[in-house]
Amino acid sequence: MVKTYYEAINWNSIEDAIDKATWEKLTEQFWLDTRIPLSNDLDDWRGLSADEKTVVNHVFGGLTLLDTLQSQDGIDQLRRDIRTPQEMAVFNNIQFMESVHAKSYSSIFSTLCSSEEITAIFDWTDHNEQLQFKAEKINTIYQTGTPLEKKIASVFLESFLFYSGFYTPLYYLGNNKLANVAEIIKLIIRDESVHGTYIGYKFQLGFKELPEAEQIKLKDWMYDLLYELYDNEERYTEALYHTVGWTDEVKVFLRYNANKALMNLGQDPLFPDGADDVNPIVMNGLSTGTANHDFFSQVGNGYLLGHVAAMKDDDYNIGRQK
Ligand code: MN3
Ligand code: MN3
Repeated sequence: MVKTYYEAINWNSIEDAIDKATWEKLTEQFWLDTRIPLSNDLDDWRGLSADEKTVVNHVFGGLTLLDTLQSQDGIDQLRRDIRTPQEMAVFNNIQFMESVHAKSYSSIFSTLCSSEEITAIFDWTDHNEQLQFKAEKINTIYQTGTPLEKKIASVFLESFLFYSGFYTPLYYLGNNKLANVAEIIKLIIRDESVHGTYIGYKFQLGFKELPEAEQIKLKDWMYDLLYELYDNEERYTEALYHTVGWTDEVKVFLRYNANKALMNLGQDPLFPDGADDVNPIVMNGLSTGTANHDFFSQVGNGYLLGHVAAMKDDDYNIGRQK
């Protein structure tokens, strides 16, 4: 039946408790890049070799591209297929945080790199074959796919494609380097993990409603897409990491996270690689979550939301003519 009225969102009438729980989780873990003392990593940065710096720069250029895609097209597309009004509110939060993620890498660049270096990073990102392939592939599904196909593409991006890049800051964190840069990445990973779980859950609701023949067809499509993306990701990994010799261990990490993406979608894992196969130093950085941030010592190993103070009348006078 077509509705003849415009419906106000009622948070006291919740159709799906997961919407409310996700909203609460995401708003609790709100953060901004500007509150992380990135310049404390400058000494570590100066100690890296030229090849290592190039890896870091390219990794973050690639991650910027993926978060740009999510903030500009991904969430905008997913929002068109919502099942509940609260789901729209959750996606509004996710979309804003994707913009925070994309901006964070620029904060890292402006701390560590010269403006010429930053220009070169973005130039590399805009022309790297494997990066452009995955952005194009995912965005085409966003623009032309079915609601369920869009969710698959999004979960593959959130839970799998980011990890060829996330490997680098987690590796340095485990070696006591670039701790503040890694803190930003861990905050992003914490968000992505909720996004991937939530969108995967919404996928599963729709998938269960399909007739069995349609489910089989969509499953084939999903695994074909994953193979294609994995193949591209292997080449991207080789190109990124061959100078520092990490290619093989990054590929293990890729397969581990591809399985996690499939799990978020309620599917069976594809690869034999498990948590025990991943470099334990990287695994450790992934699993510890973020520690509480100590703003006074500025050691930057965690993040704490600022304390809330009641507003005073005077607060409204800022910038106002008296
Ligand atoms: Mn993101
Ligand atoms: Mn996300």
